[in-house]
Amino acid sequence: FTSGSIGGYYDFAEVVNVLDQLRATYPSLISQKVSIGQSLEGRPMWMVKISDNPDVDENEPEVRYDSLHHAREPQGMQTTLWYMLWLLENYGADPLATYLVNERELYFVPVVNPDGYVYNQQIAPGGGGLWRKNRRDNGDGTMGVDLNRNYPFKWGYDSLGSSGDTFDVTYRGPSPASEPETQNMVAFIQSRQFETALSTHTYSNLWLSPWGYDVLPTGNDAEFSELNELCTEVNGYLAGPAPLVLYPANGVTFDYDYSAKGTFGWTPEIGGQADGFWPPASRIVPLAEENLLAFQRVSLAAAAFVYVDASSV
Ligand code: 0X9
Ligand code: CA
Ligand code: CA
Ligand code: ZN
Repeated sequence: FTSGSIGGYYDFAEVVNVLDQLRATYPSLISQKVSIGQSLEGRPMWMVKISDNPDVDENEPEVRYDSLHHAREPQGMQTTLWYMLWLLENYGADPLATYLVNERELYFVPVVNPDGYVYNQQIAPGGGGLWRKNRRDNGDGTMGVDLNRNYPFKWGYDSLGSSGDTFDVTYRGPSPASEPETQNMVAFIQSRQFETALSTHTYSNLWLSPWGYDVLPTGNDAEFSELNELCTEVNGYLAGPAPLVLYPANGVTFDYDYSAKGTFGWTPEIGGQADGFWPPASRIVPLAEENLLAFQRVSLAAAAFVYVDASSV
């Protein structure tokens, strides 16, 4: 599992190969990979579904896991793949794995920003590339839009939580969902009903909940707070609303999830200061392991909560 060729991490082609291998090994538990659309440079954004009868749309609570919105955060992708592997390898042996595969439809998009990730492979073939955004040519000598500032809900709400300057790492893009990667995620979110979702990032040992754009109540603060506690029981990450625990950010994934579909979404920021964006290969599995319980509980919670519109309370 730790044999990826980019500093121990899987490069983009290797991730695709892992998805194909998992399907070949567990054809009754995981779907073929399906592209939810192409990136700006034309790469597929691959999605797989883990469930019993994976090729049938059954009436089971749906959950989404995505990673690599930010190209320099490969541990998020490795952790997501680790959870997939745990589900598949333990099916039929571990009661929780069996239950989650049987009673949920778990959707995975491990590489949301393939162009940025491949760019990091090119500039730093041994790992360590620090490109974050996608590879949009902004037309002024700068490159890239921050895909986690480009979602259409509260896009550009203020300049604290995103930037209008093309050269900034938090550049929000010229308009809401201007980027194909964001458009594909928005269409995917619209096409399904995810009850819960994890959009995994790195790093800072944090567990972030909505709203992200400002310190304002959701209609479900009690539910978010309950899961914040449950999901950090093993790793001890600091958990809470993102603007309190980290900083405000607008146009982010979990705000879009919650506003558009009532999806309960979170963002783990995996790893600590010493880990950084490219932890040594020896840290890949321990960091994945310390997040396994959180990933499991997000799957479990998909049958637990009812959305409440904040304006009604
Ligand atoms: O800034 C981000 O997009 C995320 N942090 S990262 O270091 N991975 O770039 C955090 C987004 C979470 N949401 C808010 N902070 N509102
Ligand atoms: Ca099923
Ligand atoms: Ca379904
Ligand atoms: Zn990130």
